[in-house]
Formats: sequence, C-alpha cells, structure tokens
Amino acid sequence: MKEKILLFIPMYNCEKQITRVLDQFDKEACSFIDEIIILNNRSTDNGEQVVTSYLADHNIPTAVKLMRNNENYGLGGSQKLAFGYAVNGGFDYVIMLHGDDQGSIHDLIPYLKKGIHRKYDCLLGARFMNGSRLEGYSAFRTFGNVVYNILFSIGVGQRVLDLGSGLNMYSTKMLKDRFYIRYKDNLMFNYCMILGSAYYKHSIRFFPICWREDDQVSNVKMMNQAVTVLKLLGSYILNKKAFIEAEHRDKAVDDYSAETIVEEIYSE
Ligand SMILES: Nc1nc2c(ncn2[C@@H]2O[C@H](COP(=O)(O)OP(=O)(O)O)[C@@H](O)[C@H]2O)c(=O)[nH]1
Ligand SMILES: [Mg+2]
Repeated sequence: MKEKILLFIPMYNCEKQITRVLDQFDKEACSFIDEIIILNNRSTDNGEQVVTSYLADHNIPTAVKLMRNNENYGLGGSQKLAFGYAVNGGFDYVIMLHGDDQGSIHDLIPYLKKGIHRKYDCLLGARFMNGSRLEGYSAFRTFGNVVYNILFSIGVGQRVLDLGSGLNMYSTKMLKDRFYIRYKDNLMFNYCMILGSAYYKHSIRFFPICWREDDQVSNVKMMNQAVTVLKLLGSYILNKKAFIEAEHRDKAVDDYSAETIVEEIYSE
C-alpha cells in the first residue's frame, strides 16, 4: 500500500511570508505529499485572508486545508494538534514546515526520494551541521545554538545537531501513544521532544538544511528561553523518569482542536 504523508504548516502572524511558503509546493514536492494543512494559530494579522485568496488563485497539486485553532495553543500545541490529525487520519508520516518562510521543503525531498525516512523514527532538519546554510544569523546566535547542542548531546548521551528547526518529519508510529502530550505548548516543545526521543530511544537522523532570517520576526526571547531550556535539560538529567511523566504545560488542554476554514481537493 502506498504510504500517506501529511505536511502541516504552523502559521502565526506571518502574512508576509506565508505565500512564499505555499509557492514551494510545486509538482515535485506535492508528489510526496497527500495533504497539506495550514494551521492558523489564531493570528492577529490577515494571514487567513491571504491564504484564502492564495488558494482561490493557485492550484496546489495536492489536497490543501486551511484550519483555525479553536484557541491559541502555542507552537507546541499546534504540533500536538497536527500529530493527532496525522495519527487519526491514517497517515504514515507527518512533516512540519514553519509558515514564516525560513526553510524549504526542497531540503527534505532528496531524503524522501531515496526513502531514507523509512529507516528512522524521525528526520530532523539541522541548521548547525556540515552542509547546513545559515543566512542572516548572527555569529553570537549561531555560537549559542552550537553550545546548547553540545550541552544537550552530553545530557542525552547522543549527538544532537539541532534542538528544534522548522523542518522536521516524524513517523506516526512514534506518535501513536501521544508520549508528547504533556510537553510544553510554547516554542520549547521541540526541546522536550528531543529529550523524550532520547528517553524512548527513537531513532533520529539529522539532515542539513538552509535556514534564513530576512523579514521574519522571531518570537523567541533569547535570554529568557536560554535559562528555561537549561533548567529543562537539568531536570531531565536529574530524574529522567520524573521528567517524562511530568506535566510541563502552564495550562492543560483536553482537546487540541481546530475548525476547517477552506478545503481544496485536487484532481489531476
Ligand atoms: N511564536 C509563535 N509562533 C507560532 C505560534 N503558532 C504557530 N507558530 C509558527 O511557528 C513558527 C516559529 O515561530 P517563530 O516565532 O518564527 O520562532 P523561530 O523561527 O524559532 O525564532 C512560525 O512559522 C510561526 O508562524 C505561536 O503561538 N507563537
Ligand atoms: Mg521563525
């Protein structure tokens, strides 16, 4: 049976960039993707109208849905929602690509072509490895990230080449038991995922990506996050089981849900 792949785009206040992300989905990329969902995390800009008119004017060669989260669940919450959607929809894999056009789906395509995704639980885009390209990143920020990668590598006992880029692919097999559901709902969700994956011994393959920052606005509050992330790693090292079982959210959400705003079915 042919494998089924979902791609989701978390979107939050990136009306300027989202059309460039959608432009990436040409015939080649879409030949691997059975459905794209754009998850509007209750943006306060016009992202939703921008996507709606883009979809009216363009024919993306696969099924596309624009959805709106019932609450702002944060980036982590949006990922949980998409993971649930993928598992419930019978998808074999789920790919995340950020909506603010910092990365490109085409960095992943060669791996899909070769079937490398089938050999691992997840393929994680890495901004800081041989073959990666960074544009518009300060030396300080790059250095900080590399240091954190090293700290995490030591903490989990395996090479970590990125703690959370905006281009990742997961097998739904590893997501079925929802091990991630109590992880942080904010931008730190992916740090938790790395720790969880180390604990459960998921097989991870990092792959180099190009990542750019030109007109995007990062919402990461660097210093604040740097400290919180260290605490997270520290608590994992001190007591792994307690970390894995803990509630990491500020507010527990019973059901990460969204309503469908636009649905486009593609027929050749
Ligand atoms: N900051 C933020 N981003 C979100 C949220 N929901 C979805 N996103 C998307 O998540 C991606 C990453 O956020 P961003 O602030 O650019 O972080 P950074 O690129 O890691 O510095 C972007 O594509 C956002 O559109 C949210 O609640 N907050
Ligand atoms: Mg960004």
